[in-house]
Amino acid sequence: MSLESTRQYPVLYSFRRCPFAMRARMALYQAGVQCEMVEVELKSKPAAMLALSPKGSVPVLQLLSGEVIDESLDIMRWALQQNDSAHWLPSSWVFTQALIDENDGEFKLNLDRYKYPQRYPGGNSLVARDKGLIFLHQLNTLLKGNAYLLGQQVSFVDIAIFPFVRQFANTNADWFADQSLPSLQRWLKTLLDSDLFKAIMEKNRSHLL
Ligand SMILES: N[C@@H](CCC(=O)N[C@@H](CS)C(=O)NCC(=O)O)C(=O)O
Repeated sequence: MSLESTRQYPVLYSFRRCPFAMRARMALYQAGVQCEMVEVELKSKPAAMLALSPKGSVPVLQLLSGEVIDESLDIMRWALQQNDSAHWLPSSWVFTQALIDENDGEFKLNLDRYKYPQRYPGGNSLVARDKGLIFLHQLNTLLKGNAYLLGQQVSFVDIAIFPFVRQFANTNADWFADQSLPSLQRWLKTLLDSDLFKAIMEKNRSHLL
């Protein structure tokens, strides 16, 4: 009998500290989708993962049907289609998608240039930080008087964006703490302190739940 046919759960190829993988794990965990976890070393990706998804990025989810989902937002959407008891899926995607596009596009580009200046010779890490800060101020404005980005309830957009804001904040925690971003800082702390985030960041998990 092949290994495939003995599988009990979908397989999630993940990297603990990857923000894309974090958002996927959070949605899967929230939806109560049990997964077998494979922690990937980005410098030496498993052949089994590359066979499923040759583009070589994590997360990759292989369902029991054999179907492969290899984009983090698609994994989130699939998970919440199984169970969205906390109503994370938005009633309209327009605003959520626009904010995520800005996060995954311009903000992520600036985050990488700020966090990994050695990868961008000739780039200016502090210019990138200040460009990223513009997005953080936008988020801070949205969060004024709101616990979360769409109102008082956590939703898809918070979870999709939060791991990237976390990385940006951690790049220089003292600098981040000194910024006038009180609503964003409170939002970040709430999500960092959540049981959900703690659960998906536990080390050496063989299964997600
Ligand atoms: N668009 C992809 C991006 C995923 C991504 O870039 N993941 C990074 C890790 S954080 C990766 O696997 N990079 C490939 C590498 O470093 O070799 C998604 O949303 O799933």
